[in-house]
Amino acid sequence: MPERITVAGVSVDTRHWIGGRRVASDGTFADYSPIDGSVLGEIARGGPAEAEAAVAAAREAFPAWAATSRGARARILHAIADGVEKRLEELAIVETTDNGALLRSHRRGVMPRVAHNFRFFADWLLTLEHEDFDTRGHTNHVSWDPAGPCVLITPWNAPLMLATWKVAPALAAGNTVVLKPAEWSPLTASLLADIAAEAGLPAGVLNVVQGYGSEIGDALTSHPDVRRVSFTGSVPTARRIAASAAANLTPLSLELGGKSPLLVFADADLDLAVDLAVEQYDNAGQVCLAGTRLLVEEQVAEEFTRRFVEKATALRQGDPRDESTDVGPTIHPRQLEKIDGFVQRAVAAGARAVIGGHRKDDGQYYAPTLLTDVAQDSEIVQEEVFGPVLTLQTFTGEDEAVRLANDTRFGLAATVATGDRERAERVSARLVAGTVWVNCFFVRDLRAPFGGSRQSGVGREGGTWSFDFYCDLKNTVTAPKGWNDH
Ligand code: TXE
Repeated sequence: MPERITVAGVSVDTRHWIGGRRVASDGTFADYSPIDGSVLGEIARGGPAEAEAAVAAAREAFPAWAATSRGARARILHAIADGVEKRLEELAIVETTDNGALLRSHRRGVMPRVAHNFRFFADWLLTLEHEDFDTRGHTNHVSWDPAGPCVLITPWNAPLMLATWKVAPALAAGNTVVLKPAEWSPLTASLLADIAAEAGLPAGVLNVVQGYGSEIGDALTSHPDVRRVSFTGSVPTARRIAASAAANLTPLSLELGGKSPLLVFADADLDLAVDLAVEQYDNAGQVCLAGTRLLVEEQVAEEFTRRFVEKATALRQGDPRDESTDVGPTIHPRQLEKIDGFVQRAVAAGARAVIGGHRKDDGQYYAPTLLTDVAQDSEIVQEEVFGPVLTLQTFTGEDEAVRLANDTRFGLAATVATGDRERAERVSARLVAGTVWVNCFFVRDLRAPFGGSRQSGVGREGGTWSFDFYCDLKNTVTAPKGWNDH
């Protein structure tokens, strides 16, 4: 297998990165571009042996990295951020070629955020306080000890953003890492390994293994030397990972799917509400947070739908490298099949496609779709589609809105559009969701907790919550007596 491939003019190593060395595997898997279905290259296909080697490298590197001063760790994380900024354009084009999300978003939003992930956790590390307090003359000293090797498993919809959202706090806290990116978008993780090495991150502190989750996953998540497993992806895979990590009771952080509601009250600024709704087609709807269930108050439903259709049908769908494109392709033919399956079953069950409801003529493109006449207990309302497919239901009054909004097994996010502040407060308080946005969407601050309730996840990431997860908190209680010098 070729050790390097050139993707959109950028040279990318196709091998694993273990213990500061590039390592090949006997087998490979093909990596495709969702833009035109072309093969980008053959990537190393890791299994249990590579998992073992990567965890061993992480275990070996751990004591020295954990003992590295916070200042030195923070400096290296900032140097990684510098490297990301220096190669921003390359990362953006490689990511777009590999996962099909919009180049303009990668350039202007996602990759700057990747750099920010490192800077944010580097700075936060320096403010983490070791707490001391007194109990009847005894000193309690609370410290944040790094946990050890961490396994981080990430999905394809925002590959480098979601990976670094875990890698940065794990490294900042003094842990070592084995990162396993999704097999549908393996490339930017490989570039990250190069950037981290150039930034001076010691060998073995960050390891990247490639391959199918079904082949390499279990050996990573059930490994007795692994102290944390953090996963973003689907609920069925999360169940498998939880069962596997249970062998050693390894603590888990799980960020899973959603079926988030977008509630539009009759008193809302309707143009704003329509903008928020149309935004849900971003990344062809392959966003865990997407507010895919539009719940619109009865008396404005018709007008809302009219304005929505006008805006949504003006979206430009096409090549994600084109700056004027609004909606790109779906990630993979299998995902396209899955999306279409959901829609066709919904239509067969009586749903009406107000717009879309079909694939585009060529490629992996699915037309932005809005379905009405859907039952609350139907598959299309209850299950995550992960494509550009929204449903619209109407409600009358707050109670019904909240009942519908909360009536799924998920609880990742919710958006409320209303012109009434008191209503916003009342409704937000009653919604089951890790994040509620009022008259806005996708505004994120790394200081805030992020995660899902119910089957949308376990635990929270962001700010202090990330450090809580990646550290073993220890309390050392010291008595005032018993000293030789007394
Ligand atoms: O995800 P998986 P898939 C949802 C979305 C989508 C569906 C399927 O609904 O349609 O999941 O996507 C690794 N042990 N989301 O199948 O399987 C895998 O290699 C260890 C929501 O691609 O969850 C990849 O790195 N790891 C979501 C990662 O898990 C395993 C983002 C995610 O893949 C493994 C993605 C195993 N046994 C999909 N099996 C979100 N929350 O944003 C697989 N993996």
